[in-house]
Amino acid sequence: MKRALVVAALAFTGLLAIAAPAAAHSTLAGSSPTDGAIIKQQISEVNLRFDEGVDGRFSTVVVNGPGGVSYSVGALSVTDNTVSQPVHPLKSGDYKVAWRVVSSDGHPVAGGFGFTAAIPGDQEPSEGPKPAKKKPTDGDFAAPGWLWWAAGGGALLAIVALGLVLGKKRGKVSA
Ligand SMILES: [Cu+2]
Repeated sequence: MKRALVVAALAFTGLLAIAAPAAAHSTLAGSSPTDGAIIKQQISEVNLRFDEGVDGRFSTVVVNGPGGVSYSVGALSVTDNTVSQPVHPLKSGDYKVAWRVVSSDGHPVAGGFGFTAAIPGDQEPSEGPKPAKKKPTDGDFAAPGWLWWAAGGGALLAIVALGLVLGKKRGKVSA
């Protein structure tokens, strides 16, 4: 019986895992700067436009710039479908934007893009932002995503197991 229970639970979570990508997750519809852009003017924020509303909570936009430091300053904000991340004045160089937002259906989605800043000298700050104590890595973005799935899977297993146990008990009582 125990084995059947585990198999049933695994099959159920497996079905959900297969079904999940078919559900409509928010997708990135555009950004400013755009992917691969060479910008020649100073900017104060990086904007990401999605195909539907996203949840600002648990969402992050890290803008890594020259010297491997994050140019993101303060918290992002969400207006309709657009996520705005304020940034420190850019120095000329290459930038990588790593974003992770929560879809309106509750699923995390993540991605990244890059752009190059070619800022005129008179618009360039004398200093970039101070490096954070811990440099953000790809792992920082991967972990929360996995945690969501792990937590979701764990909860489902518990629900399925509970349902089967209750069903079995009820069956015994009535028998
Ligand atoms: Cu989804």
